[in-house]
Amino acid sequence: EVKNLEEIFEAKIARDEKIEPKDWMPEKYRKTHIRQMSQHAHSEIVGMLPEGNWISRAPSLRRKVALLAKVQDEAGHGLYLYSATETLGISRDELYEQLHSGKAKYSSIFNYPTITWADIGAIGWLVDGAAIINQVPLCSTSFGPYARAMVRVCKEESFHQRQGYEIMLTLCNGTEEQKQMAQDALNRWWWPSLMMLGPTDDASTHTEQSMKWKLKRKTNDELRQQFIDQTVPQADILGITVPDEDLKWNEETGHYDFGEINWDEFWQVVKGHGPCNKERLQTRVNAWENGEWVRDAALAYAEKQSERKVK
Ligand code: FAQ
Repeated sequence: EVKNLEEIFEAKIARDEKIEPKDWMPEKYRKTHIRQMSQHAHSEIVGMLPEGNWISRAPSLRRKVALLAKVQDEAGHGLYLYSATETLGISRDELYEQLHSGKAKYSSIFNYPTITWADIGAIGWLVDGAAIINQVPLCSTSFGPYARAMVRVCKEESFHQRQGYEIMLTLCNGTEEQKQMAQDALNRWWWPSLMMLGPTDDASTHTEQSMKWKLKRKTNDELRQQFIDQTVPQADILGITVPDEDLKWNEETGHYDFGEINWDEFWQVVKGHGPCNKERLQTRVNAWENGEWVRDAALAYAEKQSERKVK
């Protein structure tokens, strides 16, 4: 019977039909979705921290309003993705436990510090820019709840990217010192943004299977090339320089050639040894522990309400 179910599943994938939570699916399909979707959710939640650092110090009311809205969107994306992951039969508590114990991964990019206001511009421009490139193909991923979540998430990411690029534009049209700040932020965020799209295809453990299941619709290297091709002309408009001496337009391929990525740094950060890993995790654990009384109170209230209904 499993063989039959597997054939139905494979046929659905081949026809580009969505797999829904109650449909039969191979155990490995379920597991790898829980892995990728929960890591994605954790990334959104941890991803609030580097920018949250600047909400109280945004340079104007308008900047503060936009940044607040952006960070709130990220919370929404995280909660949306946790709900979608729960449809695969894992509880929210288990997912949080995996994050707080350090067992689950979240994106390497959020382990870098935000030391000047220009970093907020660079995150919107580069990090959200890379996120959009990664997530637009996920709108047609094979698992229904993930695909549907991505449609809304991508619309919001597009606002986030413009928000960041506009900060960069303003700084680059400002004083020499402001332009320097923008250049410095580009210098520090460029390479980590390239790493964010994952290891090269030949070093990627999951790409081959995930492409077959149409979980991934493009490989890490394809997405990275697309990101570079799209972003370099934007740096030109800003009038700042991408920190890669080997970056060169290749007439033949119609793409930019680029320099060697420091994969050693990437794996160090992924393994927990980046500049802010400990701080990020500790902040999340503290938020969870400090919020315990709220969860307890909400539960106690819900119990009291249901008791009243019984009587
Ligand atoms: N960081 O075999 P692959 C955002 C791990 S956007 C840490 O290639 P896969 C929006 C990978 O998990 C950021 N770990 O893996 C925002 C695997 O380890 P495992 C989040 C990484 O899954 C913007 C191992 O390396 N976006 O939050 C990273 O096929 C601004 C081998 O790698 C998503 O999660 C990394 N960068 O491809 C928020 C998008 N890359 O699990 C706030 C959905 C790889 O076996 C502010 N995810 N690893 O222990 C994906 O598209 C994929 O999961 C990839 C990785 C492409 C990230």
